[in-house]
Parts: sequence; C-alpha cells; structure tokens
Amino acid sequence: RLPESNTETEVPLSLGSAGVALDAETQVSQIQQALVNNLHWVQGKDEQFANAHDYYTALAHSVRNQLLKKRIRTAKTYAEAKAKNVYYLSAEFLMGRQLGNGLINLGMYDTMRHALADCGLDLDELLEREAEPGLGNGGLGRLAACFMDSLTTLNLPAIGYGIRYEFGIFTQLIRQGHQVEAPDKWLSYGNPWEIARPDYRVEIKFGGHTEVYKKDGDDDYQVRWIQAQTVIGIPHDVPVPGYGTDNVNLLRLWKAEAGEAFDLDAFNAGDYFGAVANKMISENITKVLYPNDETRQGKELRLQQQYFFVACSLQDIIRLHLRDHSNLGNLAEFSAIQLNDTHPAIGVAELMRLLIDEYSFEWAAAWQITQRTFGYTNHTLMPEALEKWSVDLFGKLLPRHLEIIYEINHRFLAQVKLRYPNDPDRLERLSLIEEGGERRVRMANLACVGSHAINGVAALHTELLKQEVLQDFYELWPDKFSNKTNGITPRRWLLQCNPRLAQLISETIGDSWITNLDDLKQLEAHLDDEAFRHAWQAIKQENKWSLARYIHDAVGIEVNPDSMFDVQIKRIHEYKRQLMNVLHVITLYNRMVQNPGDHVVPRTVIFGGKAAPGYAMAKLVVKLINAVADVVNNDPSVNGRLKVVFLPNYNVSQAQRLFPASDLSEQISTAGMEASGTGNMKFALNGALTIGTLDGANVEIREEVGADNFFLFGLTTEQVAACKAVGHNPWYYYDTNPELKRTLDVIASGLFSPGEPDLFLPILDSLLVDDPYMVMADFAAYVQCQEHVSRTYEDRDRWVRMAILNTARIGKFSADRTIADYAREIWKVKAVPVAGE
Ligand code: GL7
Repeated sequence: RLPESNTETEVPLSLGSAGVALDAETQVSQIQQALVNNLHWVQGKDEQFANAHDYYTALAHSVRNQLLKKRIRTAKTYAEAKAKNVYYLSAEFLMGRQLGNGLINLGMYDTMRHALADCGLDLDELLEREAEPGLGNGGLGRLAACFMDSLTTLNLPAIGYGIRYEFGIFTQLIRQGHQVEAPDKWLSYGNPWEIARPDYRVEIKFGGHTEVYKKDGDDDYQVRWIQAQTVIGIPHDVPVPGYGTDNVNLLRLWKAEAGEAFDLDAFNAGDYFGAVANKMISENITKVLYPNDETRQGKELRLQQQYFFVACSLQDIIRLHLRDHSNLGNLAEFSAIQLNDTHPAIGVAELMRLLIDEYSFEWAAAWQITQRTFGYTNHTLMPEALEKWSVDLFGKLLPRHLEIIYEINHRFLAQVKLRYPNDPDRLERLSLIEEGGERRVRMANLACVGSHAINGVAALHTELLKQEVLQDFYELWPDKFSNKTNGITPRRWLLQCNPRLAQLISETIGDSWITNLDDLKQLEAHLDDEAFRHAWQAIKQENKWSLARYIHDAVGIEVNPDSMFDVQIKRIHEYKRQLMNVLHVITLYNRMVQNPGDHVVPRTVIFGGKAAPGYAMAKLVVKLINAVADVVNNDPSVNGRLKVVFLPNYNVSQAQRLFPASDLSEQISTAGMEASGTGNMKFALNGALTIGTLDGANVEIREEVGADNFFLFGLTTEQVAACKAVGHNPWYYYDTNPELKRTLDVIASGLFSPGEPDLFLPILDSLLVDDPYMVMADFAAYVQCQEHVSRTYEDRDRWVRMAILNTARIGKFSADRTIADYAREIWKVKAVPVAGE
C-alpha cells in the first residue's frame, strides 16, 4: 500500500515549520513517499523483505532529513550572527529514544501516526524498535539531555560535548531475584541519528614527558609535551531539535580511534597481532560507560576518558572560534563552557596548556581567558563522589597537565596566603593537591579555581555547598556562587509520555504550557469543575491500565489498577533508602498476616533502578525487594491487597511509562544527601503526589505545590546532623518500636531467604550497627505518614484535587526556566532564532 519509490533525494516536506502548511492529504502522501524512498534507498529493501526494524530506520531517516534541513540553516545563522555559544561538557547524556521526541518537537507526531496507519503501519510499534542510547547513569546524565532540549527550544546556540560510548549503561537482568548485568549493545543495528565527521577529527596525546625548548628566533623558553601515545577523536553529531522552533543544535560525541591503526614495523616483523594491538588499546577509551552513580574509583581508563573527550572538545571549540575570529584573546566573549560536575574539570588545565604551549599566551592572559570561559556545576554532597586522582597516575598519563596544575596551585595558594596569613589548615584544605598519604589531585578544587561561576542544583544543596563541601571557596569568593535549581523538559515528560493528560490540559487551558510551564497555573481555575476532575481521574486510570499490561508482559505479575500505584524509581543507593520503603512493605504485610480482617487501602508498590555492579549493599537491596515480592505476591491471605513489583532494567523509555501511571512518588532520601532529584519533578508534573523528606528539590517542590498537597515526614538536615553528633543509636528504635522490631525479626527469621538464612544479615547489620542513612530514626515517621497517604487516597476526590494542584503549580521546574537562568546569569548568551523558511 506504499507508493512507488522515486529518486528524489530530498523529500519536500514542510511540516511543523513555519511556511505554508500543506493540506493534510498532501502531507500524508509526502510522508509515505519519504518513507518508501528511505526504505528503498537507505535500507535497500522493498516491502516484500522489509521487517519492522527496516521501517523504523526508514522513518528515522525521514525525521533526520527534516532535522538536518533545519540544522543546515541553523549552522549558517549562528555563523553569520557570530553569536556567543554555550558548550556543555558532560561525560554523560542520557538522551532516551530520539524518534518520538523528534516527531513531537517537529510537530509531526499526529500526522505521522495517521500517515503510517494509512499504509498499515503502527507508529507505536515502530517507536519500540529504537534502541535506547543509555549514555548515562541517572539524574546527572538525564539532566544534560533535558538541558539540550531546552537550549534548543530557547534558540540558544549550543553544542553538547560528550563521549560516544560503544556500550552504554549495562542491561539489568533479574535472575532468582538477583541483579545480573549484561552488556548494552545499543549500536548493533546501527544508529540512524548520528553522523560521523572524520573531517573534524582531532589528535589527542597521552603519556610521555615534557621538555623545555627555545622557539626559533625567540628568546623565551617554551615547554613542549612529547607524548608516548596518540589517539584520534572522531566526532559523531546528533541533531537536537527544540519544540516549535527551526533551530537545531548539536550533540557532538567523540569516538576514540587509533592514531596509527596499523604498525607496519610489527607487521613486517611477522607480528600480525602486534600490528593491530594499538588499535584496540586506543579504541578502549570510548568502549564503555562507567556504571557508578555517585562513587568514583580512580581508574586510569576513566581519567583517559575524561581527558580524551575534554581535549577533543576544546580543540573543536578553538577551531570554531578561529573560524569566525582572528585570535583566541576574545574566546570568553564568544564561548561559555559549562562543566557538568568535575568529570570534565581537567578542561581547566587543558585550556591553559593550549593557550600557553600551543598559542604562546602569557600565563596571566591565559588564566584570565580560562576563568572567564568556564563555569562549574556541582551535583553532589557525597564525599565519595568527589573526584581525586593520584598524582602518580596523573603524572604518568598527563605530565604536562600536572605541571600546569602545580603552577595554578602555587599562584592560587600564594594569593590565599596574602589574605589568610596565619592559616595553614585553610591552605591545606584549599590546595588542589591533597597531601598526607597518597598525594591526589582534587578535581572539585581545580574546577572552583578555574571557573568564574560555581553553582549547586537546588536551593538547599547550594546552601550546603556554601556551608560545608565548598565552604572555604565560598568564603574566598562568595560572588562566584549561585543556585540553579534543576528542571525537566515538559516536552518529553508530559507532552510525549502522557499524551492523554497533555491533550486534556491543552483542551482546558490551551497549549502555551508546552513552552511556558507556568501557564499550568490556569488549571487551578478548573479545580471545582467536576467534569474536569473526572476526566483527569479517568486518564490516570487508563494510564494505570496500560502500565498494568506492561508489568504483566515484563514480569508476569498481575496488579490491580484500582490499587494505589506507589512508585520508587531511581538508582539503587543506600542514601535514597529503597530499604526503608521495603521495610514499610514488610510492615504492611505483617499487619495483614496478624490481623487478616483489618481494612486496608490496596497498594501496588513498584520499584525500578539499577545498582552499580560493584555496590554489594545496593545489590542486596535489589534481592530483598524481589524476595519480599515473591512472598507477598503469593500469599493467599494478602488476597491481592498488596503487590510488590521490581521492574528490571529501568531506563528512560520505561520511565516514560511509569510517571504517567503513578499515584504516589517516593522521594525519601536522608535529608542533606540528594543534591536535587529530578524524578520528583516528573512525578508531580504527571499528577502524582509526593511522600518525601526535606531534601534536595523536594523542599522547593513542596513550597510550590503547597504543604497541604505534599506528604512530608522525617528528620531535617539539621536534625540528622544533631542526631549524629550526639551519637545515633539504632537499637533504641528497635527496642522501642514493636512494628519495626517485628519487621527486622522477620527478615532475620529467613522468611525471605529460604535455604539461605544469613543472606540479608549485612542489611540487618548495617541498620543496627551504625545506620548511616538514618533509616531506623525515620522509620516510624515514614510509616505514620504512609498511613496518612492511605487515608487520603480513600477520599478519591480529594486526592484528584491534590494531584491537579501538583501539576498546576510545578511550572518552576521546567528546564526552560533553569536554562534561561544559566543563560542570563552565568553564560550571558542570547537567543539566535533561525528565520522560518
Ligand atoms: C546527581 C544528584 O545525585 C541528583 O540529586 C541530581 O538531581 C542530579 C542532577 O543534578 O545529579 N549527582 C550525581 O552525581 N548524580 C546525580 O544524579 C549521578
């Protein structure tokens, strides 16, 4: 039912852009023409042999063509404007699938669905064929992706620079309740979204030594770096569309290739394997994403990855600058480089090296350019997440950079000494080098010293940075510090993932909310409209039915869509306290067993999240959740009133199914531990109510939605600190709270570990010996708050009103607002809209 292909290489679509709108029939026939052309001329197949993946790829190329058309105009417009650019340096970009997002942002979604249906193809099915690019661990990587969406939507010239990992975050399998990791072969069917740009290749050096030399005809000494190894970086460009704009920005991801792919000497000596060995060593650099979230082991390959992508990106930034400007003296006026955490912080030393060694700048001038160019975002308060590299390793891999860091440190500490003459402890704390034991380079200190702006990602987090982690830097330079509360893109996290709710909202208040999320406030005027509330509730119910079907297909568990969907989805980490949630589940179970006749509000407790492969305690929590699920779900006395589901392999695509179907959002980290959280925002945007602590962005979410529409419990940051200061005694809670005691006793009894009675002992030990995350201290308040949640849920009309208010008042957490704040206050960049066709 497809038309005949033709040899038009450019498909004359003009959908979604300004210009003259084509009538619907012409649009449909053009889409079909584009599809069949791509099927034939990209995939080389016709309808007889094409499979679903071929159709997906053909469709992806149709969308890609539209994006590239816009990209070409965008590149021209930016170059002509000589505009200031944002360069967002991030070791992780968790983009999620591109096709659906591309269609939404191009305004082609509905037309495409219709055009495909017209020739017997199901858009939803084709969307499912796309492999998810999982090039990030969690919140930090997903934030970078939301930022790219907002940068483009706001027409800000930007390039996201990162790493094209051949293997993204591992695939999580659950075997006998345990997490098992499998490699993520996301590229095995090719990637229609990227364009390799070997013409923009760059050379990167590693190892070797430095030497002083005199330049010809010059009296001054220069330093040069004689490397041991050269690696080539090949950029792979992914177009990033925005919503309702003709601008298309770029995500530029670097792939490592061997400098000298083939060692001819070795080959001639008869050593064929030796001849290609270098190729494998070089290509290893971008092979795999490190799967640690919030912990950083000082692994050599990781430092190589960091330096590799940062050095590639800086050369690229300089190439672009020199294309439009005569020299690098005004780099900071045209480039704002943002460091997404300390992973790219080596960029400070690399830019100094480039300016001084390669472009012959004096130190002072180079330093001024560097500081004015960089901004640094801190994303964590956890001490184990602060990156530090052994000086030995550093010097071996990057000898010239270590020299430069020593020089930066020398000049910096001299300055500090002037200001604090008799304070050696302060000098020691501020130093870029940690002394005592193995000497280590402190990347957070390097980032602070080398940047003109330092920011945290939520109000509380920024305050804690100033008071604790970065206190000495704050005292030195208070004006460098600011807060930029995180945000999420409403395009993916409402318009795309929850089309029914998006439509209801647009029918009710118009669709301006898509790019101006504060407009959701207008929903409040409809709170007393019963038909509106019913429609709202009906949509949640439909979404829950869809999720129930998905759960059944994924793990074979039947859940009741009329029960409360109580959801905790995020990386498994002790500070996020999935354990406290399971303890609550066990408590509910105990009650049902003890008092079978009691009235209960039915719940489905859903978990999703990956544990770092080396994080034993987190993996044991995964096992405990699955073990509890086995017992609870199969106990006839529970009678379906409580179900526990662990969904394997939580990722962006799964998240898009979960947020729209959730009633209750679990944001229960120990106060003072979660820098921001962003899942918390996605839940509220989709009308789920939060049970949470005063941590990260929860504080601001509660402020916005109103205390009455938020289930708050638990110790505050100050109370946690005070408790620890006097000595936290977990046994006290065990001895005085009979339900808590019973819950731990049931775990100890081996009910959840038949045949392995000691399996969960490490969990009990951790809770009872030092309880570092205050699970014992917060447990009673959590359980009590959950009772309040259940009672509220019984009054369904009240619940719906609260849900609507959450959505209506969540506008602050649009990534558009966050990015506008960065643009105005840190980057000083202006929009450069591409003129419509
Ligand atoms: C994180 C924080 O833990 C998280 O709270 C925050 O929302 C996110 C984005 O700012 O950054 N920091 C971090 O190292 N990871 C995060 O997700 C992995």
